[in-house]
Amino acid sequence: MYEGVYILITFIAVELEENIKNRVWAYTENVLKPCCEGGRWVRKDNYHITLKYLGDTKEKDLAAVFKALKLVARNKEGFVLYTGSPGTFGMQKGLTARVLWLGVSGNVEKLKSIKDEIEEEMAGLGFGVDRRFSPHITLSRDVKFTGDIEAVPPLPSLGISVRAISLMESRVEGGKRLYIPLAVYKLDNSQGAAHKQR
Ligand code: 3AM
Repeated sequence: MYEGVYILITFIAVELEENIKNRVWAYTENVLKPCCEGGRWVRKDNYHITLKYLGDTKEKDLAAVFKALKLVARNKEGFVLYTGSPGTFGMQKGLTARVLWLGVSGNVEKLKSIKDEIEEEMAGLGFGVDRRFSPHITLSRDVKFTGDIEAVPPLPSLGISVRAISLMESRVEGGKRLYIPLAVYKLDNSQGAAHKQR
């Protein structure tokens, strides 16, 4: 809080169903972790697919973000993605990676077109534009590999039913990173939103 303005850290994401989180977590624990040392492993509850990071968001601007997301979700159909293979960002000498993630396949074009619409809407609200998009589920950060990460067996492909987009708040509470849905917009051709205000 400064100058009477309340600021939240927010991002827009596809939330994952509990059963997908459980399967990904089991794969991470049983297959990936044994090939790694260290790493800041994402808690199961925090698994998601980021569409757009907004960062600092003034509370007074939330209404406009809600309205824009409602517009993006309107007249859209749900679709299916699949979990893919693990991959990395920021790999150094094949030993450490800034991010270890699980890729997604399936109707990625549909996801990309929703992301593009979100970029347009958010640019109109003054947020920075980032067209790069490599959809993934982050599993760990700053992780060191003790085995060949590219040789690990893949997770059997799981269907991810994309039925909504969510505005998430990122905050730390009691030393724990929490991702909290502030509003969820269904891709169901209806105008309705399951709106969870803070
Ligand atoms: O889905 P992932 O984990 O890749 O990396 C952060 C996470 O994405 C990303 O926003 C998501 C929720 O925290 N993120 C955090 N800070 C960021 C920044 N400054 C960022 N993305 C872009 N710029």
